[in-house]
Amino acid sequence: MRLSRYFLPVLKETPAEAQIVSHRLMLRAGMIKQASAGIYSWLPMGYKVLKNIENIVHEEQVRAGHIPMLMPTLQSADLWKESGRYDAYGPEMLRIEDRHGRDMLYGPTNEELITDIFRSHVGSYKDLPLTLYHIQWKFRDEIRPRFGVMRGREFLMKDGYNFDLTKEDALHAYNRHLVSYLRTYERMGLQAIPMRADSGPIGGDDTHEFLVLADTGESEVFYDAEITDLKFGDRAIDYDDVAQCQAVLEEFTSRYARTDETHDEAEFAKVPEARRRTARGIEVGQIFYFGTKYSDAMGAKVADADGNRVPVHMGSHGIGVSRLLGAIIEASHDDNGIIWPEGVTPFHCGIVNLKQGDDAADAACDALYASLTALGLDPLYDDRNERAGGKFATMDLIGLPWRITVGPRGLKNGVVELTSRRTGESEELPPEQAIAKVAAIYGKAIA
Ligand code: P5A
Repeated sequence: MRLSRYFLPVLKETPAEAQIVSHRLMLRAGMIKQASAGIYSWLPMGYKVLKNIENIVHEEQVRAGHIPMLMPTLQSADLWKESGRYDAYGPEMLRIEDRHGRDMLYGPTNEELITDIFRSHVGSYKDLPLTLYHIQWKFRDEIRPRFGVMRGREFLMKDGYNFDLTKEDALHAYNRHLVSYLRTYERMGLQAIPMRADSGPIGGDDTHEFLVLADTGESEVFYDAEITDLKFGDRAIDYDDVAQCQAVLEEFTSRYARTDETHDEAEFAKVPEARRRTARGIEVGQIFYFGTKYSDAMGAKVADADGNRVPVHMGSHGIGVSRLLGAIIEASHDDNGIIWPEGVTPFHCGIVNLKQGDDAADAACDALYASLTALGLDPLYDDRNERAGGKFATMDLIGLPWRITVGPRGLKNGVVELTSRRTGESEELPPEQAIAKVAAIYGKAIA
C-alpha cells in the first residue's frame, strides 16, 4: 500500500478522553473512531489488525478440530426464557422489540442459540464429540464502557461450544481449548496466563481466565512468579490425545494463579514469598465447563450406546478478539508509539523515501515495493512529500516492526537502511539483502 493512497487519519494531539496508552495510541494511529459510547468504527488499519487476529484464532481453532460457523447477532428472547437467563442477565442485555412486538436481544453470548441448533439436528452419541465456534459481534450494555476496545459495549468475540457424551469427554474438550488458547496468544506475541476464576453468568464450576499482565488491567491477580517462565512454543500437539492435553493443562495450571474472585490468602501463603506476585491483568479469554446446565434446561439430549436419552455435557470458550488489540498494545509499545508483534502487524514493513521526487530514491523504493509484494509481503510505502522527521514519527506511531529507509546518499553507496522498531537498531544493506532479511523474518522463500 502506498501511504498517499491509503486512509490513515493519524492524530497529532493526544485525545483527552483516552485514559490508557492503548486507547490513546489506537486513536492517534487512526485505527478506530468512537461511534457512540463503547461502540467503534474500525478504520482501515485497525480493521487490518482485527482481521489478522481473527485469522490466527481461526487457524488455531481449526487445528484443534473445532468447526467454524456463523450465528446472528440478534436473537429471539424465547430461547433465553427457556434457559432462565432472560431475567438473570439483567441490564447488561440490550433488549429490543421488533415491529410485531416480539422480544429480541442483541446477543451477549450464544449458549442458548447453539444449544437450540444442537437439539434440532443431533440425536445420537455417534455424532459426538462436537465443537462448533464462530467469531461474531456481541453486545453487553456495560455500565462503564471504557479504555476503548478494551471494555466496549459492542465487541468481537470468538465463542466456541463443545458437546460431549460424558463429563470426561467434556473435560478433554476443556483441556484441548486451554492448550489451543496458549498457542493462539503466543502467536500474537502475548503471554496470557491461565488463572482460576469465577464463572459469573455463564455458570459452572470449572473455569479459567487467560490474563495478560499489564498495569492498566482491570483484574487484580495473584500468582507464583515461576509461571511467567512457561512457554508453549512450537511444540507438536495431538489434540485428540487426552493424556497429552491433560499434561499441558497440568503444566500450565498447577502453580498458584488466580483472579481476585477466587484468590485464597491461605493457599497463596504456601508459595515461597520471593515468588509471590500481586499484579494487574487484562482478561483476553475464558473457558468454561458447565456440564448439563443448558442441555437440561433446553432438552438437548442424545441417545447413548444403550439407547437411553441423556443430556449432553457442554462447555463454552471465549476469546476477546477486539479486546486483544488493546491488550497487545498495552504489552508492546514505547513513548513513540505501537510496536506490533510480527504475527499481527498490519503491514510487514514500512518503506520510507527520504527524498520523494529524487529519481534514484523513487526508483529504488518502487523496486523494493515490487519485490516485497511479489514475495507475498504487504509493505507500507510512505511516498508522501513530507519531511523525513514526519515520516519517521508516523512509522514509529503506527508501529510496523521493520522499516527500510531509502535516500539518495545511501543509494550512492548501494545501500538502504533496515531498522527494527523494537530495538531501534539499524543496519545498512544492499536492497536485495534487506528484502531477503525481511522475507526470512516472515518465513517467505526467495525463488
Ligand atoms: C465463553 C464464550 C463468555 O461469554 N460464552 C461464550 C462465554 N465468556 S466471557 O468471559 O464473558 O467473554 C469472553 C471474552 O470476551 C471478552 N469480553 C470483552 N471484550 C471487550 N469488551 C467487553 N465488554 C467484553 N466482555 C467480555 C473478554 O476477553 C472475555 O474473556
